[in-house]
Parts: sequence; C-alpha cells; structure tokens
Amino acid sequence: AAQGGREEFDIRQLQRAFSASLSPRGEILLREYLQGWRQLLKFLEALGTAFGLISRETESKIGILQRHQEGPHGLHYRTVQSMVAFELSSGLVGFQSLPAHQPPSGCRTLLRLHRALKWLELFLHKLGTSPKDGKPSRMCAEAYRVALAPYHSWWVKQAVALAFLAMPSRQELYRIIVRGEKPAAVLATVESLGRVYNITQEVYSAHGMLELP
Ligand code: 1Q0
Repeated sequence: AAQGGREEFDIRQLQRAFSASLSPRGEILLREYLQGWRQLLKFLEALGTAFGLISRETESKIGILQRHQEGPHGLHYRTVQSMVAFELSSGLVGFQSLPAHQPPSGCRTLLRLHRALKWLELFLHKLGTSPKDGKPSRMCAEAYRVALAPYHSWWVKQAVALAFLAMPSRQELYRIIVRGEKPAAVLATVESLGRVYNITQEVYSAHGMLELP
C-alpha cells in the first residue's frame, strides 16, 4: 500500500528508540521502549492482513502500558524499574490473577512484550546467520517454539502457525527490513534489543516476576 515516508517501518528509528530506552544509569525508559514497539507494529502492518491478529495483540499491549503512563500514577511509569517498584509496593503486580475490573498490571503486560523481544532476537540472529536459501517461516517457527509457545494456549499456537505460513521470502523480508540501510543496521538493532532484554530480564528475575499470570 502507498504510505507516506514517515508511516513506514524504519530500522534506524527502531534501533534509535531501543538504544535511547537505555539510560546511562541502566534504567529502561518506558516511553522510548514503547516507541520502539510502535516501529515493530509498523513492520507487522506492512506484512499484511495475515498478521492482523499479531498486530492487534501488539497494539493492545502497547495501549495498556500507555494508559498506565497517562493515568493518575503516570509518574511511576517512567522506567521499567520505577514501574516494578511502584506496582510491587502497591500490591498491583498481580502475582495471582487480578480481579476482572482492574486493568492488567504494567508488569504482566510488559512481560508479554519482553518475551516477544526474545523471539525477535532469536529470529534476527537466525536470519543473519542462515544460508541464502533459508526459509524465514521456519526461522520464525523455531524461534517461536523456544521463546513464546510455552506461554501460549493451543488456539494461539494454531493461529500463529498459520500466520508464519504467510511469511514473505527471505529476499522480500530483507527488502522491508533493510530498505536503503546497510545490513549492519540489523546487527546494531539486535545488539540494542539484546541489552534492553537482558536488563529487563534481570529486574524481573530479581523480583520473581518471570511467570506472572
Ligand atoms: C513477523 C512475525 C512475528 C510473529 C512473532 C510471533 C508472535 C506471536 C504473537 C501472537 C499473538 C497472538 C494473540 C494472543 C496472544 C496472547 O495470548 C499472548 C499472551 O498475552 P495474555 O494477555 O493472553 O497473557 N500475547 C503475547 O504473547 C504478546 C505477543 C506480542 C506479539 C509481538 C510480535 C513481535 C513481532 C515483531 C515484528 C517482527 C519484526 C521483524 C523485523 C525486525 C527488523 C529489525
């Protein structure tokens, strides 16, 4: 579809957002983190309707976190660390399922995006190291089996498997991902994602929050 230049996925903006999300003090700034996710959303949208479910799910998770940021306790949602501290001290994390009238916690919502970043890291690594005739749909599925499938219901797994079949060829994928940029941009992006992932993982694991319902 014809879209304005600013509407399209731009790997430099993705890389910039995730590297800007890391503060010099090792905090993860949520605003920049979500900006990075909005870029990924553009990518998903460019893949077309077969990825509609995945796009909507991504959009929904971004929206929940954004509403926390704009809500009455918004100041506490500046960084991942301050969000965790706030929800822990207010009993809002939801270590057991929260009552239905309460919005999903920031912590459990971010955990879903966090796991998906692992998927992305694995997938991009495979894409970068695979032979020229490697099939992206297979790489997607393999990364999914490791990073996300253990947390998904049977229905979700079936739907995701279908979406993977609609994955474009490696050549087409590279065209969307890299566009005018040098392939090194992918490497820089994987590194930024990895740093952000590792810090989040440490914070979550320190508080026993890697399995929130
Ligand atoms: C390109 C294809 C991406 C496919 C990645 C696999 C993601 C599968 C996600 C499936 C979502 C299906 C609907 C529901 C799932 C929820 O049950 C689940 C758990 O949440 P909850 O509230 O039920 O406990 N939700 C999730 O796991 C959230 C998943 C978010 C999806 C994130 C997709 C990440 C994709 C990024 C685009 C790839 C860009 C590659 C290009 C990179 C360029 C350098």
